[in-house]
Amino acid sequence: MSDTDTSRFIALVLRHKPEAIDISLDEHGWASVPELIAGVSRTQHLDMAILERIVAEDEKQRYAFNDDKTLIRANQGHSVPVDVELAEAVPPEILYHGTGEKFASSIDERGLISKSRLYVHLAQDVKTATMVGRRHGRPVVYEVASAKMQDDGFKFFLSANNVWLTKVVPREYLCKLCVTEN
Ligand code: HQG
Repeated sequence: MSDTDTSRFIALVLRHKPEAIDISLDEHGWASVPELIAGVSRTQHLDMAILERIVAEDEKQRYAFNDDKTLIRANQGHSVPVDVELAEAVPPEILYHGTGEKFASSIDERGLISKSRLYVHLAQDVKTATMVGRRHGRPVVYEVASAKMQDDGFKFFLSANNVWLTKVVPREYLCKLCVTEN
């Protein structure tokens, strides 16, 4: 099993399904490191050195340890209702949301909703949003009038790994971009 496979499983546990390995998260999303290692080790090889490598080398910096590395959590992306103490922040003028073409008509009608996750995820640039969208098939990217939204009272949060999050994006703040695939 590669680090990537193990990391995907850890993301599943820490964001969506801690019960998959019979552990629980506290109200701030923290899991016990020894419990996580023991639980994951039932099905794949994991020790502290591998976990430290996964956390340090993750390309999206998905995970964080506490100071003494006894606890670990995902920085964002949860569906389980935890409060990861997100920092409220002033967004740039425009943020971007990448999605699959198959969702576009529903989004055009209803705006962006968080579905199973706690927040709608927004990116700072079109390239990142396009990569996120590609996970769902042919990508479509929307511009989000984030500064205008904030002026109108919507809150924005920046996760520890620099993902912008907000609860919903009503359709009047969205503008669909044309994405050229090469
Ligand atoms: C879509 C990955 C129909 C939404 C990424 C998205 C991200 C609607 C899908 C993070 C809709 C939910 C999150 C509406 C939204 N009607 N579809 N009204 N509103 N949708 O996976 O943003 O690699 O829960 O556009 O990089 O794709 O896991 O959200 O396509 O940051 O760390 O419903 O996950 O990070 O899909 O991805 P998701 P997402 P990781």
